[in-house]
Amino acid sequence: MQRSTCNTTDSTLTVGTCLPSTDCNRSGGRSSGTCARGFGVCCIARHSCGETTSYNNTYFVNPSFNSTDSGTGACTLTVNRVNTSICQLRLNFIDFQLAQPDVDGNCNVDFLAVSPSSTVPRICGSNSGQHMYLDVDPLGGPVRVTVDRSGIAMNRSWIIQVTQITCDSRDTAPSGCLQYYTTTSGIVSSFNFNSSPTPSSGTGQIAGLDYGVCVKMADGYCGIIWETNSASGTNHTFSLTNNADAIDKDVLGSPAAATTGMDCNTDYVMIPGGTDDTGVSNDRYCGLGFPNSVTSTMKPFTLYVHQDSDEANDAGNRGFSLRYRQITNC
Ligand SMILES: [Ca+2]
Ligand SMILES: [Ca+2]
Repeated sequence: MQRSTCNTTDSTLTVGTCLPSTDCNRSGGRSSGTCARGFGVCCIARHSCGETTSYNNTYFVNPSFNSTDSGTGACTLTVNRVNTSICQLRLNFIDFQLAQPDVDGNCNVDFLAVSPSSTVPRICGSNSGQHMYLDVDPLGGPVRVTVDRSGIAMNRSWIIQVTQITCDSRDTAPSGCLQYYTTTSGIVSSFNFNSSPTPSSGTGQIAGLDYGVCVKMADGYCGIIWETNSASGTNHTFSLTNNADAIDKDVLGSPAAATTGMDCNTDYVMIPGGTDDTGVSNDRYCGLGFPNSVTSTMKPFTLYVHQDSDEANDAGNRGFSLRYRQITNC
């Protein structure tokens, strides 16, 4: 029986591997529905601290999965490649609730770390719905995914789906892209965007980030438009620098509060070849607002995110939530 992926009957851990029932049991998996015309079971690989997996679509969960944990310490999943032609892993954060960063955005209480990887940044806070890609050496050793939790008492939970992508797959992200979107429109938010920083907690932004968000150019499309995500229900949809607690709430998030160009030198997003709706061209965007729209025809479609190491002159920043759509008239 070929080890193909299958759809489980579970509403959260939805992808499994089709295996003979005895193999599923032997691997520590959980059978969830049948496959191969009833000859196999759809086997969910669900693992937690200190465990090792050799299955695609393994779900790395907190120890008290389906409930929260208040325990501390490092929790590591070791991932072996399913074969010698795996070039990327995708980490899908179905659930991700860890401690918030400190007032400067540093993840020094809790953090997620991946080794060996030079591209995956330390993140923490609330990141459900986010994802990351990392390039791996097809012939390299195991990859370790670690959630490290320090002393503070809080309820933590995580469900991280680890997908293995073969080198010749159509799903491979361009090398070096931390995030990759393949639809013609969508929403891209910064890590921990959903936090609600208070003046005392400081920031929702995570410090020390430098990554690219790539968007796959669809057939027949030639450009991409970035706009603030007005459906997010907050006017904090773009707060990267300066004091968000001090600005008039009617101005916050609007083009009038945007900062552009070389005035953006601490935290900013970069849209190569960007031109706003008033015809002004800039690569860098920061401040407490974003233009009505920024269009670029430069390929590949990429948004870069830069966060420096602190929030020295900033307060109440949440990061960004931007909506993109590809266009055919360039
Ligand atoms: Ca900031
Ligand atoms: Ca900063």
